[in-house]
Amino acid sequence: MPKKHGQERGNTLRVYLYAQKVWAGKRKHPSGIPLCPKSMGRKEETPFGYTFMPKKYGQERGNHMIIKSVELETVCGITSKLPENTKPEFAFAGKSNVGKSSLINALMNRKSYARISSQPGKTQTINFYNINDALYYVDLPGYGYAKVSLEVKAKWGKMIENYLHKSSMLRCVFLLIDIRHEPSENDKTMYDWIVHNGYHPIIIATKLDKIKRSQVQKALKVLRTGLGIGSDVTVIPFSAETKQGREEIWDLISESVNSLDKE
Ligand SMILES: Nc1nc2c(ncn2[C@@H]2O[C@H](COP(=O)(O)OP(=O)(O)OP(=O)(O)O)[C@@H](O)[C@H]2O)c(=O)[nH]1
Ligand SMILES: [Mg+2]
Repeated sequence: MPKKHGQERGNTLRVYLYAQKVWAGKRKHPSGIPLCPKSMGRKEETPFGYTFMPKKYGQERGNHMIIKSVELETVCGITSKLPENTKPEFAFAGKSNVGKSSLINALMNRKSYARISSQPGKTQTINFYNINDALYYVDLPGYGYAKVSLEVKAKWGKMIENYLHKSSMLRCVFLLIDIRHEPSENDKTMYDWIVHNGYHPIIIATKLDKIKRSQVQKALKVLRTGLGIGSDVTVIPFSAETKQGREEIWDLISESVNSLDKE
């Protein structure tokens, strides 16, 4: 029979897809666990929507947060009233230029929704990002920026202190420290402040891509010693360039939101 060009193509494609499906369903690892085709995984519902779990058998790869919506919902200046949110909040603190906004962008799967700057002191307000209508990321103003007057610094300090003290929905504070530098006096004060307000800060060692792999352990030790923290405090190395560490942070946020749901 004369073959029509388009028809043959269609059939071929259908047969090919069918074969793929059968093959994918039948493929098995010697352990007996079925293999999944590349785009498939175990689907689990999390506060962030559906999440595809490990792609490789037996290997826990952590969550991939599905970001369905992102909205800069509230911006608070020095004199603004803090919002009375009803969803859990996750705050990001750290000195100017340490990478707070970059981390928030990475956690939102956005390139530059939160403002990033090469000039320190860019984020001068408390910014509340509504994520999936399920939680908030809170970008705090950076401290320690030399070009800001003492008066302004004191006001920002008060603003951050007020937020840490008053927010009833704040679940966790991430304190960002540049992995290349020993923590400053300001970092230590911030750490103590967070603890004083009843939180267990999670330390994010930022700009991981800027040091050699061989230097990471040493840098983390300097960071721990500098802050005076023990092994009970979680430190996550992170890079906004490579996104290394992002899944660990998502996991912590996810666990925290889940535990809140169960309360
Ligand atoms: N190589 C590298 N650069 C980074 C990383 N994170 C942030 N940066 C850069 O560091 C600079 C400051 O980053 P921001 O995210 O704006 O820092 P911030 O803490 O929000 O700063 P303020 O808003 O001033 O408090 C920018 O030029 C970023 O591109 C990282 O992980 N790796
Ligand atoms: Mg910023």
